[in-house]
Amino acid sequence: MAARATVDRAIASGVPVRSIYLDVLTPAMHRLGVLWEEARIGIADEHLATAITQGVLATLHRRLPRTPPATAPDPGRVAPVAVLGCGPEDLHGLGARMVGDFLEAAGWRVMDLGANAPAEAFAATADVHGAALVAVSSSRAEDLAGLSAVRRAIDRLDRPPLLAVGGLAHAGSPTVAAAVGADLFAPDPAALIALLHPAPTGRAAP
Ligand code: B12
Repeated sequence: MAARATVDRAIASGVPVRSIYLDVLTPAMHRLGVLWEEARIGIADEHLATAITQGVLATLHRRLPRTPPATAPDPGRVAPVAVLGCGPEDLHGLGARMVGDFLEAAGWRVMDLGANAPAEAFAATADVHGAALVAVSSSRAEDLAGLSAVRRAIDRLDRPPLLAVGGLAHAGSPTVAAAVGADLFAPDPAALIALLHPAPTGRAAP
């Protein structure tokens, strides 16, 4: 695949893998949305570009640097579990998938519910797997309504996990996150990892 070969060349020339996620793939998809909105590309192009990006991510995630490094494992440490996905009615799954890749690289075990996940599915999966974190991606303003439902659903658990939110619908602002009672808001996956595992004093206990 040409896109994968281009990414391979970029990495070989020293571009950090996280930069491919945050500075190449994400803005490329955002740009695609503008082109679609302006009717300069069609829905077929949008689908094709999404599939190509998914194909690139299929191998790229393995190349994200692991923290802590594989050479210094933490003996006996059980990986904390994160449940993530898009809320009800939201079909835009790429952002959540990128968040999942960063969480995995940071040592989390990730249960990705994908797109259009019911609020109760976040809670049920968190309950079964003893999740420490539920992360929800929202792309459109109307998708934000589902966040309160997720908050209520996980609050009914004996040990409610942290709720992290993000995605285009937040427009970079923590306002909605605060209004729905989310514990964490971050504009991108790297910022979320920095909140969960502040450097340099070590990893926060999830
Ligand atoms: C591809 C795409 C689709 C695909 C999605 C396929 C798929 N499998 O994902 C399809 C064709 C299904 C689709 C459908 C629609 N789409 Co659409 N879509 C897009 C597009 C072009 C790219 C989305 C994407 O993958 N972005 C790349 C990801 C990586 O970026 P991201 O989601 O922002 O995620 C990053 C950060 O936000 C953050 N993040 C994301 N989630 C989370 C979560 C947490 C916890 C954290 C910490 C961080 C975080 O980290 C990510 C990595 O940096 C966007 C344009 C855009 N600006 O994004 C429009 C866009 C989102 N769609 C739009 C629209 C209007 C629609 C439709 C209504 C079109 C229609 N008339 O049918 C439907 C709605 C379907 C639905 N019910 O959800 C509008 C939304 C406008 C709005 N504000 O409401 C956009 C913005 C296009 C536009 N410019 O108008 N779409």
